[in-house]
Amino acid sequence: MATAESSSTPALGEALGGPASIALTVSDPSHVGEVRRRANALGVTAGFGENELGTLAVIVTEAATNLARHAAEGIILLRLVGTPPSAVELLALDKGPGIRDLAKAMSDGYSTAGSAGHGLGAMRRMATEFDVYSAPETGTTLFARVHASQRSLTGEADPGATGVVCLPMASERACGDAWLIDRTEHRALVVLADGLGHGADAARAAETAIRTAEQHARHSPSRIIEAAHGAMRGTRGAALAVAEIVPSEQRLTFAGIGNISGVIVSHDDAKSLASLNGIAGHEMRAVREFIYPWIGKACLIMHSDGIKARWQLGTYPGLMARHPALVAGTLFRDFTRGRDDATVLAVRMRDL
Ligand SMILES: [Mn+2]
Repeated sequence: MATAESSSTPALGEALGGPASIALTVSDPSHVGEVRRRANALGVTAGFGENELGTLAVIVTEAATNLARHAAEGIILLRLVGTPPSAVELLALDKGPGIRDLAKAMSDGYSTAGSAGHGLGAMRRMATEFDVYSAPETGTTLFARVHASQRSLTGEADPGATGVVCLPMASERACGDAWLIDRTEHRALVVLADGLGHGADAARAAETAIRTAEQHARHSPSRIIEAAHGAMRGTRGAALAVAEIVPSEQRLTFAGIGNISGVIVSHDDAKSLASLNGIAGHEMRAVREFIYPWIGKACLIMHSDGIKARWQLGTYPGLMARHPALVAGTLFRDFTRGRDDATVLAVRMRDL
């Protein structure tokens, strides 16, 4: 995209430091109404008009109905996208039998369960962004976003963009993980903080880290961590990692303190990013930056320790080619520990 366009279009700067996702378990058709109500409330917050609210209702109803009917049980994740919010995102996750013939299921009007007749094809047509990944025996991950037509997009229209799942552990309201993704097409800054323990005090520490990162977003990863370390004194402290991707220099710079996993996944290779021991806000020696090669089609995955680190994308043929939201959703579905806040970020850049 031309520079002139970028300077005049706020859409290119995508600063995301969103609230946590909402998770709703769907195991029965009677749960669908609650999913629709929660989605509608998010749509109102995102500035949706009647048309978009209607579109969103059809999509979430279909997705939730599919979970109840085909998968026996699944999870719907909802979140607001953009700052200020300009879209609502849906992830439908299940470990059901998978969709045997995805191409057929995508054809418009096709519906196996005699739902309202809005099959995957209709969802894809109605959503602003849509993607689905399904594997036999593993289950299905479905992603859809509806954008508000009256608000400028926040750069998320780029189909190669961003996947986020961020959820507090089941018994907590406050999420002790917090994140920031600040991107243009020339650079992405990806920050993940995991406050020690969980609950409100963990959330305070993590949010302090993210607020500081926002204020220092133009700086290098190590300077951001140093600034956050200073700002977090007096809090519980956090594991903290910062990645900066500069596609034109084929470079990813990473700095991390404590237990945040970072992995660059490319075609058939996964490279783990090095964090140092310590707790940002408490005990930290000098921060070190590590530089890694970044190729155009790579995907950066960062996650907190609420996600088990032993995942391998080789288990999911073809997943890496799908929208990063499906990568984040699938890892969350299969590797969440359940005893901690859990966050997965997946970021891809436009291939230059
Ligand atoms: Mn944790």
